[in-house]
Amino acid sequence: MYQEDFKSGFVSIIGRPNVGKSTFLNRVIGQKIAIMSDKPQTTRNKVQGVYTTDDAQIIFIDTPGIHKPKHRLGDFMMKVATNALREVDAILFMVNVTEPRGAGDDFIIEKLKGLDTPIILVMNKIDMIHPDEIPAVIEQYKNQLDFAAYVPISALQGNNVEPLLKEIKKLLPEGPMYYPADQVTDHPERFIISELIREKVLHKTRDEVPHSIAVAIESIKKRENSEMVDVEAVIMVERDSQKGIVIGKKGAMLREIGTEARQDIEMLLGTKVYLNLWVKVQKDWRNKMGQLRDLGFRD
Ligand code: GDP
Ligand code: MG
Ligand code: K
Repeated sequence: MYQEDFKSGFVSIIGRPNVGKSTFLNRVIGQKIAIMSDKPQTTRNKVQGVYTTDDAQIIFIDTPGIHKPKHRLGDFMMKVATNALREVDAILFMVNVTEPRGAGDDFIIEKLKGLDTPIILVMNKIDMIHPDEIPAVIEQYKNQLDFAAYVPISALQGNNVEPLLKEIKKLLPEGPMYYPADQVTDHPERFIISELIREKVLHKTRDEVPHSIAVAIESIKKRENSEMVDVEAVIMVERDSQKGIVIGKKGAMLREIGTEARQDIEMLLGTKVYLNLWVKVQKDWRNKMGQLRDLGFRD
């Protein structure tokens, strides 16, 4: 899809741990899809979320590893991350207004020096200070880098987040809508995850349950302030006897299915996963069209 005057681009959020990067992303994108699959346009960077309006699309990507390297592998990771920052359209450098500029901030500043990418200084946690204190925060940073804008926000309470998104838009080039606008409401990995679980059930029970069983993914949620993703899924069988087989003696079978499926899902998503599995008997569920669509069922 191409629309005249439509702007789109890739944005990376960097900052010391605990400045509020995840809180901000969750507020803008919604917790449902704090993780998404890679698309070719995003090269090696992981898409964290997509924010779409009538006239713009902001794709937030993860550039891990901008922190002091502890060993040689860290060094290499740093190089990859620094290169990735050259490829984005804008960088949000997030700082915590309740703390003075520190070594961690200075390390990031060093990495950002010499990049042509526009940088917005995002001063987070303004709910903790008096507005009169903001100029002093700007004072600490303004001589360090050539900032495109200075935006105070509270990611936690949502203050000034809209104006920040507007500032980001100003920095984006005209471009296509890379992702469908409704992508934010769905999780592209949903179907793959359900198939992974279904495969484990069939394999572990040695086909004692029919292939017609279905797995419904109830929710995929990233935990606040943690890399852990909670996945809730229901294995739908048609008979009580099948339910017994899937659960196994004292739940042993279901635990095995869960462990193996979880490992695969962790590989797929690249994060730690807590998998909550249920088994439900749903007679003639195949006739229920609405549910079929929810399940993404194909025969
Ligand atoms: P990250 O490590 O940069 O991803 O930081 P997080 O998003 O995990 O936030 C770290 C802590 O700061 C959490 O306890 C958040 O609730 C808190 N936090 C984030 N944004 C704000 C904010 O705007 N105001 C306040 N008061 N706390 C915040
Ligand atoms: Mg975080
Ligand atoms: K992530």
